[in-house]
Amino acid sequence: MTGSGDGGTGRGDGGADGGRSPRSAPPATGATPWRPGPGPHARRAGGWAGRARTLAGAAPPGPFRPGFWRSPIRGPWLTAVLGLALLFGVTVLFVTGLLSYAAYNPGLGALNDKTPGKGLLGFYLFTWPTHPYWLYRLTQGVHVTLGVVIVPVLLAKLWSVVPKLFTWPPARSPAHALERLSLILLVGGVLFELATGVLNIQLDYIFPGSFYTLHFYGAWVFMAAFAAHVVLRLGRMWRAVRSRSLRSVLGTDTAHTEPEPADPYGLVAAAPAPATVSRRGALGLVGAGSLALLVMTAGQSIGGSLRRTALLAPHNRDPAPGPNGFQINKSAGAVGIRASDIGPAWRLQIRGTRQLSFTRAQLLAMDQHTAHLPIACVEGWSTDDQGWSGLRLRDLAALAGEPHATSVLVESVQRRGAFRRVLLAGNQIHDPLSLLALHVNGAPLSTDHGYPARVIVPANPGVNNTKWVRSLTFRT
Ligand SMILES: Nc1nc2c(c(=O)[nH]1)N[C@H]1C(S)=C(S)[C@@H](COP(=O)(O)O)O[C@H]1N2
Ligand SMILES: [Mo]
Repeated sequence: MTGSGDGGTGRGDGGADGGRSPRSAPPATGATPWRPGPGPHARRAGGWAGRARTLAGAAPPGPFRPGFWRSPIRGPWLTAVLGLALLFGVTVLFVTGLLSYAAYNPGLGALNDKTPGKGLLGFYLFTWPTHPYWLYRLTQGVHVTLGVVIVPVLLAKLWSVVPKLFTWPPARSPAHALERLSLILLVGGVLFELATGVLNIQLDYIFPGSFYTLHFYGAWVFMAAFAAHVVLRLGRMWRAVRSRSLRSVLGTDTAHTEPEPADPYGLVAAAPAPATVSRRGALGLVGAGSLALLVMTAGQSIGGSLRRTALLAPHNRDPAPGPNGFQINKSAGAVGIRASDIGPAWRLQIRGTRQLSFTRAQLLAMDQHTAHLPIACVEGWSTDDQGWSGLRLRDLAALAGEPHATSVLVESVQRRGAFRRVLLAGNQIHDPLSLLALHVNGAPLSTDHGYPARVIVPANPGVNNTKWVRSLTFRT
């Protein structure tokens, strides 16, 4: 409980704290302008230090004055604990996000390439597997749920360092200027990723097509700044986390909440006000916020009866009963499917070394296979396993004269919209659970679920399970 996060590093000597310790700082509303004593930077030779001193004297009023920020719980420990939580959370978000991009098989062709020009950033891409069949449901459920649940932690972390936003002078040295610039990328990047992610979930693909590009590039810019931040702060964070025991913090009420010792980083208030909340209370508030968000989102991915608690789920939490009673992303009406497109005149075209055309009745007369698979959307929601039945993609490939097909182009009767065509990979064609489904849960597909025929492939992102299929073109 004694050392500040800086204890024993040799950096925080008396000079660093000069004028910043609680006792020597003026009251926040003091009439005489507060001037910091000579800090370590002032001792450094060179014009920057001198200019910095002049600027410091001229700190504008308000948040730029050290006495402005008065919460006694702000300090290296709180910042570090929240930072540690973010370190884990952001890492998982990044990995699951990269997996989500790989799940589109963007390497297969320009049609799937949601971010043309990704260049080197696609270095890690691999063929997305079909096993386990719930893989995308898990990775994308985690990605979206965690992205929502992490928001209170992120806001608390930003709150804990907000005085640093108003550092005066704005830059003490070129290195300091560079560091602050990287913080703009860090904070801007994370807010950008959250904003684009949440808008995509809640507003139904608000940036059709370009969402992937924005979110993907944003992630790499953010992660570059994040990695730099971690490298620069890991040691400091670790020392601060260990500066007091979690158990003692959790055992301390508001009345006994004391500020941390003055720190050289400018997190601890120069003139702390009496505590109105303990650190325990603040962490509890953040935890409760995250828990509430967890309860309101996780059900959309976990399913079962938890679906009812998913108040933030954008897609029909409580769909109508019946075999077709599960989430619908885009209804037939929403994407302009005409009754004549999917009526008696509908034919399935199959192309390979042979060209074939089938009516729905002819397809139903062939051997039907069943697979129990979920729809798992990039938006994070997923259905429970549904019992699909229809024709195996690999049998259709053989019919087309391409028994060893390495890709299939799936085209919908849909005329416009981002998701009317997709390329699937060889492993997806040959998995015995990959179907062109005609029925679901024993009933013909409903119009909104893709009647007369739709693709359903294990572990495939929902968006690649094309509805209202018109043609399949197999290539080797
Ligand atoms: N032709 C076509 N197929 C489509 C879509 C679409 O807009 N058009 N939406 C996709 C998306 S984003 C998802 S998540 C799934 C949803 O399937 P469902 O509505 O049957 O649950 O269908 C996919 N198939
Ligand atoms: Mo989707």
